[in-house]
Amino acid sequence: MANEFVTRGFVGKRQASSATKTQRIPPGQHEVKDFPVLSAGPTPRVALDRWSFTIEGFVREKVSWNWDEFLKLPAQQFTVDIHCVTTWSKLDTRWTGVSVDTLLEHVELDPRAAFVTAYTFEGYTTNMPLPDILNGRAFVAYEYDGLPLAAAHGGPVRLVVPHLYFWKSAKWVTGLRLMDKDRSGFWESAGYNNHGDPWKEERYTGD
Ligand SMILES: Nc1nc2c(c(=O)[nH]1)N[C@H]1C(S)=C(S)[C@@H](COP(=O)(O)O)O[C@H]1N2
Ligand SMILES: [Mo]
Repeated sequence: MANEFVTRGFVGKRQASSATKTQRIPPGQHEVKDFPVLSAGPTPRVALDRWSFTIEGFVREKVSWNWDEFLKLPAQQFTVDIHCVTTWSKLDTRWTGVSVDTLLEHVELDPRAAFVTAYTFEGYTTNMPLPDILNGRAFVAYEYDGLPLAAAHGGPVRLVVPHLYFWKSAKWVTGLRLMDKDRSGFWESAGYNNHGDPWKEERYTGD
């Protein structure tokens, strides 16, 4: 049973109730009401009977879940603000999914694990320091606004890392690779900032 889960981390450093909407829009961003689709390639068709999600790399033993197993993991509802580097922000997006913390309970991390690459069905990758996806700061979502996540938005399953620009939220994600060294993903190799904190406007390399 999914329980409501809204943390301060997901709405910024202020109390959600006292923060005005403007205060929740990072510098250089504007609010949109629609939900734009941005993909580097065509939307892949992901067959659920062949789908799996894996945690591998710097872990003692890797772990994989098939679709049925993944749905049995403890899920939560998340209400978060998202910020795309192309300058749109969308407030209070509602998702259901499994926190990365819950997923990582199933592996023993190698003490050298310090970075992660999220990889996907069709080949897109994105990299982050491990702490950026811990402590309730990232989740793997399969529902948006109470409905199965649309394929264009990454369905069946996408990563959501709301406190970083939305290119870090890998659509069609099929696994996390733990690494001892950082390794640039798709956009990070193409001039986007390696970290991507919207509050610091870490948009491009050198920001
Ligand atoms: N697999 C995959 N994930 C991806 C992308 C992509 O091209 N492929 N684009 C990224 C970018 S740049 C953005 S802004 C968001 C867009 O997500 P949306 O289409 O749901 O708005 O997905 C991110 N995740
Ligand atoms: Mo983007």
